[in-house]
Amino acid sequence: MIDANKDLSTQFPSLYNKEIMDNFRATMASSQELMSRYRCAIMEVETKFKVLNEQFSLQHDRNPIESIKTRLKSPDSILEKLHRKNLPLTLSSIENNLFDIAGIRVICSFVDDIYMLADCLIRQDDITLLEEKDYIRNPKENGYRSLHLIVEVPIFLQEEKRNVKVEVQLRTIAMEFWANLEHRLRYKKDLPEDVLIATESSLLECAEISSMLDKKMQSIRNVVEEK
Ligand code: 0O2
Repeated sequence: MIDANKDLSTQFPSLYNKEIMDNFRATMASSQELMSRYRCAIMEVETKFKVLNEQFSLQHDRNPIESIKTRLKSPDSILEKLHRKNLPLTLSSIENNLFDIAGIRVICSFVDDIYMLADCLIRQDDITLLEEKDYIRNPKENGYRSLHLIVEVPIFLQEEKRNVKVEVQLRTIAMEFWANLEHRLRYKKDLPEDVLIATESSLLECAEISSMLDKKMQSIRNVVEEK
């Protein structure tokens, strides 16, 4: 992950070969069609979640989705990832190797809704599940929790149909709150070592607390819904 506020050349000095950078910029300039396909795929998947939310709210009188965020990976972030994974800096390399150019994040109130929505999405016959990482049942060492899916969705263009990969992240409000703070703190590189260690340990503790909160809220909802 890169710090969007800092120049790439200072973050990755080894990357800063003018010719490589110029070539990559030219590559990205010619990537409009590819990026447009990713934008269309985001729209398709976002609509699918909105439809599920709408149907669920009609049937159960509540919305499983609190909010949806979408993003297209930035050229700098694409360059950083290709470089980190030692991959060629070309359009076909982006298309074949990076599965998170199109990203959609679905934020729910309850953990059960995450699995229900993921299941509903995966069962749709135009969706192919390529990868699933369950960081809720198996949190990362730092406490990060979310359900990640890589799916392929068809987009229908004037003359052709293209299958496009989209990364879907599903998490609760509490997981989102935690991840946003952790993400910000990660870039506080100027913190002294002891403060950094203490902060990481506090964050891990917060992750446990927020997981307990999620479990408690889920059990309250279960009781309320049984009545
Ligand atoms: P951005 O800006 O969100 O796109 P990678 O690290 O990408 O090579 P992989 O297997 O693709 O490896 O990553 P993974 O584990 O599926 O997670 C990718 C994304 O999940 C990250 O995207 C973050 O959005 C989120 N994520 C994963 N781990 C953490 C974490 O410890 N803290 C926080 N706050 N977010 C995390 P990018 O590409 O890093 O950034």
